[in-house]
Amino acid sequence: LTKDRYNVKRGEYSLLTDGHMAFFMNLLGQNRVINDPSECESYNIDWIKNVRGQSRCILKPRTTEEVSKILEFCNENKLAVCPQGGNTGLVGGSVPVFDEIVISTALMNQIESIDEISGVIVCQAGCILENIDQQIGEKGLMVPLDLGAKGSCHIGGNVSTNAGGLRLLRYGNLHGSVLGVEAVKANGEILDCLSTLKKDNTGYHLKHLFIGSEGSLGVVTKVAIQCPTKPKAINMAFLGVESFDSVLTTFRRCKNELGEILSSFELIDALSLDVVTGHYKMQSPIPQFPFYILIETHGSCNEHDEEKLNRFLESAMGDGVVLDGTATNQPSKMKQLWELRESITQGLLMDGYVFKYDLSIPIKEFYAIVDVMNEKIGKDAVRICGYGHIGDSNIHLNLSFKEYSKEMHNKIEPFVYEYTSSLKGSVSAEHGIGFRKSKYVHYSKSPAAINLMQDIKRMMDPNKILNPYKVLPESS
Ligand code: FAD
Ligand code: 2HG
Ligand code: ZN
Repeated sequence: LTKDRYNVKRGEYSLLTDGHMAFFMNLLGQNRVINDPSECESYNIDWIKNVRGQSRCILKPRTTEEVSKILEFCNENKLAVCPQGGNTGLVGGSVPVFDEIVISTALMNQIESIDEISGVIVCQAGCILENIDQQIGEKGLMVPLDLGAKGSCHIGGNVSTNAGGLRLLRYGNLHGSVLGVEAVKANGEILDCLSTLKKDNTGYHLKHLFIGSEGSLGVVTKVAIQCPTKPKAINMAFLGVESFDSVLTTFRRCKNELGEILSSFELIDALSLDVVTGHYKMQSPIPQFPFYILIETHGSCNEHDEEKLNRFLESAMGDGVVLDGTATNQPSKMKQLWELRESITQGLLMDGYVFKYDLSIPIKEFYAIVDVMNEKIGKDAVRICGYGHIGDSNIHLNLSFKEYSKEMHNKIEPFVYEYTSSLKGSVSAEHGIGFRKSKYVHYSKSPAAINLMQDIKRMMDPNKILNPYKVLPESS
């Protein structure tokens, strides 16, 4: 499926032999080397079931030293590898394309230290995001990122994709909050850049090479993250508005009036909400509108925050920008509001086949792409919808169809990327490039930038064993 649809050829890597398997069994023991075809299955298919590999070897190291020995051996024997965290990636980067060996971080799940004063934590790459948040929550801290996949994604995967998520507008991206990274290079060398310092300008900031490079430059084994204090007060509002212009007006006013307490500002269009009210029969707290906005505040004094939010709602509803809305700080109600937003991705899969685009587009033109695609594709689609992180100018354009068709694929791509590029947007805002988008990097990066990326790749992974066929276009 993968090969045919994407037209790629296997690289000149070695084929796995009994001798190779014996080495891995000897290193990790039988339980941590999976080669039974049915057990390998879930490691070969991505979350949206869009791409499928054929690996017959899944390795589960527990320590950095084991990762180092695996990579040294694979590099010497020219065996290609695919690092895998929680396998929730949406661009086909986390599963093999052919028979690459999967290096899963599932057993590298220890939090090594929590500094309650500085808020800095150090943990292994395979810690599940939600587990970290729960454990540090007991000490009054929170992880600075949150996403719908939190129950499965690993922090190493988050760092490797530079995941954005639901509160980036408040807590910034991982290039800011990751203080240090430990990674293993393709040749097995361990690179200790695991600083826990906020300030450290000694030489080049090598950690950034691993943040967002999707396993193409090394395997991230540990991370140090600056974690903020858990908010004492959380409030949410769910609003309905008539037009995208009203969404923008509301955003601007929200920033002005809520100021430092605003922690999330998310857009859901009518057909996106319909995914969860339709497929999952979830209840919307307000009647139907063309656009919905989900607002969250994080602060330290509930009286203050509630008053601010109510004042903002009164004025926005008073002059008709917001047509209806509800506000709450009850944990169960807030959970329901987040579920409406976070379940859209999963619910969309029930439509059939979904073409997904994760675009950064200048905020004024943010939503026009949905109208443009409606005009171009129209009735052939089950649904064309847009939702996402308005606060970061990041729209998730999704087009669902009863089934995959090559003809439709060609009608949508590269058009979507050309359109995004013409607006100086990014063809990958937060999900990464992975396998599905490597041909399209040039729509957002210059030839000189791509050449330099390829030089860095050649230098760090001369045998191209790390996550081949992904992230960068084939170099000439
Ligand atoms: P994987 O999917 O396993 O891997 C992702 C990539 O990183 C692959 O290329 C893999 O090879 C590489 N990789 C993984 N671990 C390592 C490692 N230790 N060292 C080197 N390379 C590694 N993303 C967002 O940015 N924002 C969102 O709001 C968001 N919401 C989501 C909601 C849902 C329901 C789902 C299914 C996905 C969502 N995603 C979102 C996408 C995805 O969850 C993120 O990209 C996440 O960071 C991937 O983490 P993972 O552990 O699952 O990584
Ligand atoms: C989100 O914000 C994720 O919910 C997934 O990034 C987006 O499914 C998508 O297109
Ligand atoms: Zn997102």
